[in-house]
Amino acid sequence: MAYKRILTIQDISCLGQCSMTVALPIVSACGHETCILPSAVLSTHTGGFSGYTVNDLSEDFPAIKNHWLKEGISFDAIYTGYLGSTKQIQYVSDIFDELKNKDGKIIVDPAMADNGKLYWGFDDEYVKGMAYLCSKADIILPNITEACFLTGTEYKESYDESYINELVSKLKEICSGCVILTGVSYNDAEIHVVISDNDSTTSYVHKRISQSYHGTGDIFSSAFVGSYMHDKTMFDAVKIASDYTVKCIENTVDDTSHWYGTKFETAIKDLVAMLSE
Ligand code: PXL
Repeated sequence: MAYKRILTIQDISCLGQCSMTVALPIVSACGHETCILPSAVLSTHTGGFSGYTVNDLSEDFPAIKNHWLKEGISFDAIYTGYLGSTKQIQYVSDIFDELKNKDGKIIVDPAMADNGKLYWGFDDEYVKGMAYLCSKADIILPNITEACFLTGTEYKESYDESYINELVSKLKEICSGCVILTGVSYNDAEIHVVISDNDSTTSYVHKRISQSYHGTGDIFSSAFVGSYMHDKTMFDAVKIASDYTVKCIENTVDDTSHWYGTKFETAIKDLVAMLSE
């Protein structure tokens, strides 16, 4: 495998096992040089804590980009997650245009919503901005809630295959690359990850664990990016990312005091083993 240079742009939640504190170790463990651009610094993530601090770092972006351009830096992949503000969208778009190398990949996890709701601080303008970034991506990784916001579709707790197929086709009108829709569930036992690339749509099905944990979307996306850039096929990268995420959740469920995140560190060895299979 060639050694790849990957840039990830997402927030640093100092405590909470999500976004950058998950992406940097996981993508690095997959064997890549992992460069970071923090979109914001928060004392914790915004799910379940109150009184967290937030420092948006948008204004640092142009100078950092210009410095990297001056140094002749470019990236084999640019992977974005939770961003700090609507203003940052244009800066991130400029980074896509100017810092991705010729065959580089743009991978957007539109991390902005879950369980039918936008995360704290995001609004319709942000959703529009995220749809714009998705339109520039080679691969997008929304969950169902994010897919609904991106496409203006009514969110439903329970649904059938035709609802999901329509959601995926609407996402493909936004992103001409590969759409990977996570967290699709038609029963209590299974989760489907739907992969829709050009004209073919397929799913990877894995077991569903009833507890839901913060940061699992970020764990999945980071492991997907690390595996895909490790020359795995799209399907195999989804399989590895799903199996790893399930293992991380299994390693967390017994500890009820650990409500705010997922013990992803305990399964990094399993992720690395899956990469060499
Ligand atoms: O895991 C997504 C995420 C990332 N970053 C911050 C968040 C969340 C979800 O709530 O609050 C700051």
